[in-house]
Amino acid sequence: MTPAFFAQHSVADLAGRSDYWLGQQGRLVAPMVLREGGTHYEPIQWDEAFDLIASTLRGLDSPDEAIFYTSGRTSNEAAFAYQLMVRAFGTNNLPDCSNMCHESSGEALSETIGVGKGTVTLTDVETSDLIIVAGQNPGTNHPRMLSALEKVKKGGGRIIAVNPLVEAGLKRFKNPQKPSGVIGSGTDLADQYCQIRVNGDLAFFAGIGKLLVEADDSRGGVVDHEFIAEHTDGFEALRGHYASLAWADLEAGSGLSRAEIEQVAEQVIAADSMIICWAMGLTQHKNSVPTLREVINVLLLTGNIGRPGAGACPVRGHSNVQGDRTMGIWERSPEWFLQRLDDRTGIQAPRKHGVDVVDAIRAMRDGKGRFFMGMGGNFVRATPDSAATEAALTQTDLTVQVSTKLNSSHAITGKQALILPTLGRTEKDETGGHEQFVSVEDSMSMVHASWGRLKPASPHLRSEVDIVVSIAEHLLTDSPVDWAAMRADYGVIRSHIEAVVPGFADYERRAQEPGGFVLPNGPRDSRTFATETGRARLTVNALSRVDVPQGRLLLQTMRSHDQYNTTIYGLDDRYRGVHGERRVLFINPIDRFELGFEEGALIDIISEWPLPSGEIEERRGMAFALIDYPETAPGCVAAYFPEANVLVPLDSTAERSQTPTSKSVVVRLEASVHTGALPQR
Ligand SMILES: Nc1nc2c(c(=O)[nH]1)N[C@H]1C(S)=C(S)[C@@H](COP(=O)(O)OP(=O)(O)OC[C@H]3O[C@@H](n4cnc5c(=O)[nH]c(N)nc54)[C@H](O)[C@@H]3O)O[C@H]1N2
Ligand SMILES: Nc1nc2c(c(=O)[nH]1)N[C@H]1C(S)=C(S)[C@@H](COP(=O)(O)OP(=O)(O)OC[C@H]3O[C@@H](n4cnc5c(=O)[nH]c(N)nc54)[C@H](O)[C@@H]3O)O[C@H]1N2
Ligand SMILES: [Mo]
Repeated sequence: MTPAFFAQHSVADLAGRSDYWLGQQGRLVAPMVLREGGTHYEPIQWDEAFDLIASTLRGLDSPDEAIFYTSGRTSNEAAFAYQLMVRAFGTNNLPDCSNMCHESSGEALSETIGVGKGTVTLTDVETSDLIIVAGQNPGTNHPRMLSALEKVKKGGGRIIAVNPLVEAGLKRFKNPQKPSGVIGSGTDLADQYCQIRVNGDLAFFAGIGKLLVEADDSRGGVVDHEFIAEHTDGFEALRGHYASLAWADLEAGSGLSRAEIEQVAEQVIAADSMIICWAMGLTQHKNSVPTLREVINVLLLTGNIGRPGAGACPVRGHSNVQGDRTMGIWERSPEWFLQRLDDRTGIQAPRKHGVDVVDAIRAMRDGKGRFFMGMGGNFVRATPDSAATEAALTQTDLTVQVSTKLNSSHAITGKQALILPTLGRTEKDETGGHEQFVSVEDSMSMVHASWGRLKPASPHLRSEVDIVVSIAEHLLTDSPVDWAAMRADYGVIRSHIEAVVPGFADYERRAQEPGGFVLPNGPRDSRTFATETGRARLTVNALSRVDVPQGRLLLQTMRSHDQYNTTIYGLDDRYRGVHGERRVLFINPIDRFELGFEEGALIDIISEWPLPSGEIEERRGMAFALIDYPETAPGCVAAYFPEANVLVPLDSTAERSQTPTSKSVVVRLEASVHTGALPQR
């Protein structure tokens, strides 16, 4: 995408294009600037771009007026350098895609077991006796996990799926190594498929916990009392809570029958080891944190933490989203991290918490966030309440996007905007005049080196580390940090990481070993729990669920097969049988019939959000085609992310984690008022 492309297409033109179109225009190769009042991006020299960033940041009334977002592809090295630069500048405003993704998991896990990550290895998954896959669509989003699940089946293990949609990838499975493809008429992957109501998981897992405790009382041998006594607290309170739960509420809450939940509980009791895997179907609800605490209750009651084949497995998205958090990309990094950072680097990191994604949008909306930088990602499309977010971003003085490809976040800009093109992970990185590697951490806490092999798309591209260090050099003129040394040798950054973050001893060497190394994990390695009480915590979680008034439906937003988040590769969703179209609403024919719509009808989706005043605030998603989909639970409809993001209210977030509730939005349907061509987004 040469400057000629930008001369041809005005920013207004780009803003009218779909992300599908934008993403197909090729790789970004030159830094570009949109000047105040300008209509087109123009070329800019790298140094001039860094000067513009530095002068804008210096002109702010406070460093807290700047927002530094990160997506999850940024390497450990770039992430560490980035948060160091941001904190040396003077703010903790480091929102990231985790805020919209696994923040609820981190929150619930930290509180209950003292570490915000999963507790299993790949071997654990492959050798487990029972795997519960809840709120996750691995066939599309984690295809490599299917091979692990197949091993479970071959080894005589069982799989239970918990999902309001019957997903083909969990139902029928064929080995992806075979030419016939992953999904076909192969064997059923899931031994039991619980078609739960959207947002029904809190009631579901509470029901299982209740049954486990009752079975233990009547026949014994179900609850791991030795583990409970030695490693946990809260058992008696939990037992009392379970006794108070009524089956009518558990059934209504989960949308499942008592018999179905009993069947699951029997499998849990019969299993020698159990892993619970989950993804966005569990994390993006108002009650996600209590739901995940209930998941942990079920694991703890049965002693399924810290032994082979057992544990908690939040399945992550972006290749380094977990590593970025380990590196301090967090608006609420703990005191010990900040203190070690100060000690090592000589900076004085601010202690006031920064803004997460939702608060960043609020800050920009209210004129308190005047600078936005995106280290990768597509902030304007990935976030909720698209109209509000767009309006917020356009109020800023400067937006900066570090990217490989064009997306909407380059078209919806502040008064001025910069595009800084960067190397992709697969490209050879010769920053500092020699080949360098970076490293990443996966969902199983494995850290390994990553060498780019391909020739870069352009010789003018800079690595993310180089970009961050250059901004620091232009901005922080009397900094105690030797930024240039970090650019010359990423090993210098790794030595800082080794000094600040536990578990990285001998980082330089171990990262380059085949397969890398695994970070320590108290619950997994030694059943140690760094919680408030030094024990794993069984928690009492009051039942709650989203109220869906008469005639309304509960909408979840999800991924199709041909997309990676906001990057749309194609318009098909093969396992769900949708072709050439994304503006669709999956609806159970029973609901469609009751609401009086024809199959295929063009409808508007209106989300209804009750304000504190009692008034209902409405958001309208225009022109979606109804698709009959008996595989979705009655009352529960589904549309694609990001097209449906206009419907998610900014203030509708999870308790404690403030994750947007992208999986439960109350909506009603109306015949579409839209005429003419379908909207681009
Ligand atoms: N090809 C591809 N791979 C990806 C991505 C991609 O976009 N494309 N994105 C990556 C990222 S960042 C992430 S976080 C992961 C996301 O991976 P997933 O979490 O699998 O992604 P979603 O499509 O959001 O699917 C959520 C699943 O949860 C179910 N669900 C919805 N609501 C509920 C509920 O209330 N309860 C239960 N039990 N289930 C529910 C949906 O029916 C769906 O099957 O994938 C990663 N991998
Ligand atoms: N309604 C709804 N909203 C959601 C979700 C949902 O399920 N429903 N899911 C949420 C989740 S789980 C997530 S993780 C977020 C995702 O939020 P983001 O991470 O912000 O979005 P992505 O679409 O993954 O970002 C893709 C962009 O990253 C850039 N990019 C790709 N590779 C690189 C690289 O190597 N370096 C750099 N610098 N840039 C690169 C490209 O320009 C590409 O366009 O969205 C969230 N939003
Ligand atoms: Mo994600």
